[in-house]
Formats: sequence, structure tokens, C-alpha cells
Amino acid sequence: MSEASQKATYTTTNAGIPVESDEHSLTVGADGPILLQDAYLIEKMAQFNRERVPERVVHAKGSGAYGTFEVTNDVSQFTKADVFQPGKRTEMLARFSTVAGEMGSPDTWRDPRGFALKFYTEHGNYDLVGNNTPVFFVRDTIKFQDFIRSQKRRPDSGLRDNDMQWDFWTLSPESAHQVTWLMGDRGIPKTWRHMNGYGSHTYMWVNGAGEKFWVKYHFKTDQGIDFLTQADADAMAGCDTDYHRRDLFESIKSGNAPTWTLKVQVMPFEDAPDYRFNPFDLTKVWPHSDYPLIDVGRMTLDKNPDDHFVHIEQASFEPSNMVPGIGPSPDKMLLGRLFSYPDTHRYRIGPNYMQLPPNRPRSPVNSYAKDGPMRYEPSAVSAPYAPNSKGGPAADTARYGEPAGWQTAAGEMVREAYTLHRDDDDWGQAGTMVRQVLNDEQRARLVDNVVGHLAQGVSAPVLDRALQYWRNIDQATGDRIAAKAKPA
Ligand code: HDE
Repeated sequence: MSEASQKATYTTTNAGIPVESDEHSLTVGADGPILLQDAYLIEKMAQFNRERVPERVVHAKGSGAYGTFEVTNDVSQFTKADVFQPGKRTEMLARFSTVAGEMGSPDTWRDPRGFALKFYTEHGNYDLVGNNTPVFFVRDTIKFQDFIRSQKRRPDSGLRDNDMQWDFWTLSPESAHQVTWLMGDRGIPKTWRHMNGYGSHTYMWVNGAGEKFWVKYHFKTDQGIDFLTQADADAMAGCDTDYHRRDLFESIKSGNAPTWTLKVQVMPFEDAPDYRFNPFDLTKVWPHSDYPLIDVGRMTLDKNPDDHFVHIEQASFEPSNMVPGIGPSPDKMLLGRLFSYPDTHRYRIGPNYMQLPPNRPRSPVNSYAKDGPMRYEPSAVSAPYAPNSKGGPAADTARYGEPAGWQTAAGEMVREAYTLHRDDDDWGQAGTMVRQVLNDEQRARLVDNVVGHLAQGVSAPVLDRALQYWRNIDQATGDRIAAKAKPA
């Protein structure tokens, strides 16, 4: 409860007028009809009918908290971004989520987890909207909508359908790496506190001298990685659908604030064309042996929202919020996302969503935007157009500095896959993960998770393709899955 509501002693209408009763409508006699002039009753009903905004089309179920990001190392040789300067402390908001489930769905369903961060920097909001995995299922934005539909519900029965999922995955071999993450232990974290976060995409950093670098973000959990088995997760889904939301809220409430250590991989700008993997392909990682992790700082989440709807449901993260010193890379997923998020916010929350408490920058806003539904902050500019001679703000190019400087390519307009680099293929990194990163127990659980998933409604032709898919990732693992899998 907010401070104001704790002090309140008498109920009012939304206009602040004292109300006559919390319990009785205005009627003609105790048993008579309700009167239309009961404005308070009508306000209550009308407000209730409008309580929901559309849920997020993906990542609908989630929660989050406020906190602080503190820089502990000096990475100023790579970026001039204010939020990453030595010793800097920046207030922030985090939201964690599942992807495919609806707003009331269980927290413990197998799914990647969203890891969305908003830093209130001196140069405006910086949003890093990542997942708990460093890769993704597809590498071109144009396939995202199809991918998501294969994970959501069937149009006829309204049911989720593993056949659709494996149909899409097996026809999209670039999904192999992420599907391997998903089917392993990382597919169901024990709590949100026990998972890492990744920026996933490659981003560009620019330092004070205008030099550019490619960068990947890793938020390592200081609570340690932990997971739920499929059986434990299924049991939990039946008794506490909000297990992860509850855990975060109660941990913070009891003074047990979770922390994550931010590390980055930095690739010299000139390395990109000749690196053995296409460094902008979101289905690939950069092995740490090629680009080791460098410490940056620590994120601490220590403040629960006092109103879930206001601060979490209305939180609007957008990868296009990049501050001076940080820019996009030519990742075809990232570039699509730059359009998609502000677009969905305008639909879901309304065009003035940036004025709401979780989204409002803590630095000056001198925008020429004006009017529109639910606008409540007056414009800060003295004339509603630019340029003007009335003292209004003017763009100061030097403040932003280098624009997105990688756009040096020229060529024909085409619809083509990325250029393949030396070691690029769809199966290689997934196979390395199964053989070299997982231990025997983890591999055994992966096999069982896949077998269990394939046993739920996957048709014979799709099952055949799924078995081949796993043999392409790793022959031995594919054979083990084939030995246990049965057609539906
Ligand atoms: Fe998202 N994604 N996404 N996504 N995503 C949304 O934005 C989208 C992708 C991620 O806690 C939506 O506000 C496209 C990758 C998180 O509020 C929507 C593509 C990654 C969240 C959208 C992707 C993410 C979202 C739905 C393909 C990890 C929740 C509601 C190019 C690196 C943020 C909303 C929160 C949410 C679009 C792919 C992470 C529709 C088009 C890859 C954590 O705009």
C-alpha cells in the first residue's frame, strides 16, 4: 500500500468527493430499484469494466522490481555511456517473464525467461531487453511471428500443441541451439533469482574518442544457477502458479536482495568480417575462449513495486532506447525489434506511455511531442515546432556523438540469408553444448525432457523429423532419444 492510501480514512469518488456508502447502492426504498443518479455506483462499475489493458502478446506473465546498477570496473576505453562509467550508480527497473504463457499461466512452464532492464541514466532511458539465454530460435525478424504462433494456442481448439512446436523447429534448423538450451536444465529456472540474463544480441559500444567495439552482455546470477526438474515444475504448476513472482517479492521484502554481476565480451570492430562465426547471428554465441568475459558492475534489486499494475504491467521496455555510447549492430533480429516494441506500447498502453511512472525518464525530456490520449504532463518546450525563435530546444549533435556507424555497406536490395562465416552451420554450437558443456546427468535430463515433450501429441512425420534433428545436433543423443520416443 502506498503511504497516501495508508493515511486515508474516508472513501471518496475519483473526483475526491466523500461517498455515502461502501456497501449500499442508492435505491427507492430498501427493496426498490437502483437509481441512475448513483454516480458513485456507475463510476465503480465503469472503472471496473476498463481495468485491463491488453496483455503483452508475448512475455505476458511476469513481475519485477526496482534497484540499482553500480559500476565496479573501468570499461570507459570501450564506451562513453554514462551508465557504464567508473563508480557510477544508476537507478533501474527489471522485469522477468515467461514467453508463451498468458497472464495467469504457471511460472514453472518450460520456456525461455525474459530479462528486461531499464536504466534511468543521465542521458535518458537505456533499455536492455534480453532473455535468460544468449541465443534465440530464429535469426531473421520475419520468422518471429510464425515462431510465436507455433508456441501459442491452436486456432481451432484453443489448445497449445507440441506438434506445432516441433513442426516449426524441425523445419527451422537454426532453432537447434536455443531448443537445446530450452530442453536442458536452463529451460525451467528454480527462481528468477537463480538464472543469468543475457543481452543476447551483439550491440555496438562507442568510446569517447569515437572508436567502436562489438559487445555482448552477460548478467551472472550471484545466487548461483539452479533449476527445477520437469516433475518438480509440473507439481509446482499445480499448487502455486505464481511461484517465481512470489519468490522475488518475498525475497526482496525480507531484505534478501538478489544481485547479478554484469560481464561483457568485447570484440574489436575490425574482427567482425573475419570472425569464424557471423558475430551478428542471434543463434550463435562467441566462445569465451575467443572473447573472454570482462567485469563491468553489479545490479541489485531491492525495491518491490507498491502497485504491480502501475509499475510492472505498464512498464514498457524497448530495445530502441539506446543512449550515447551504445548502438545497434546489423543483427536482423535486433533491427526488427527496434520498430516492434514502441509500436506494441502505443497499442497496449497508449501513445503517452512514456509519461507513466516506470517509463518516465529521470533526466530532462525536451521533446516536441504533444497532446494525445491521457497526456498529463505539460510540454516542456516554449513553442510547439522546431526550429523556432522562441527559446525552444535545438538538436545538439555533439551530445549524441557518433551515430550508428556500422552502416557502411552498400549493395543491391535482396532477401537473403546472412553471409556464412568459416565455422557457421545450424548444428555445430548446439552439438558442442551437448557434448562439452553438459555433464552426464544434465545430458540424461535433456534426453528425458525431449522424450517427455515429444510424447505429448507429436504426429509421426513430425516425430521422425525431430529424431533426425537431434541426431544432427549429436548422433549419440539423437539415438538415445529415438530409443525412448514413441509415436503419439
Ligand atoms: Fe521480444 N517482444 N521480440 N524478444 N521481448 C516483446 O514487447 C519481438 C525477442 C523480450 O518485460 C513485445 O512490450 C520481436 C528476443 C522480452 O515487458 C513485442 C522479436 C528477445 C520481452 C516483442 C522479438 C526478446 C519481450 C511484447 C523478433 C531476447 C518482455 C510486449 C525480432 C533477446 C519485456 C512488449 C517486458 C516482449 C517483439 C524477439 C525479449 C511484441 C518482433 C530475441 C524480455 O514487441
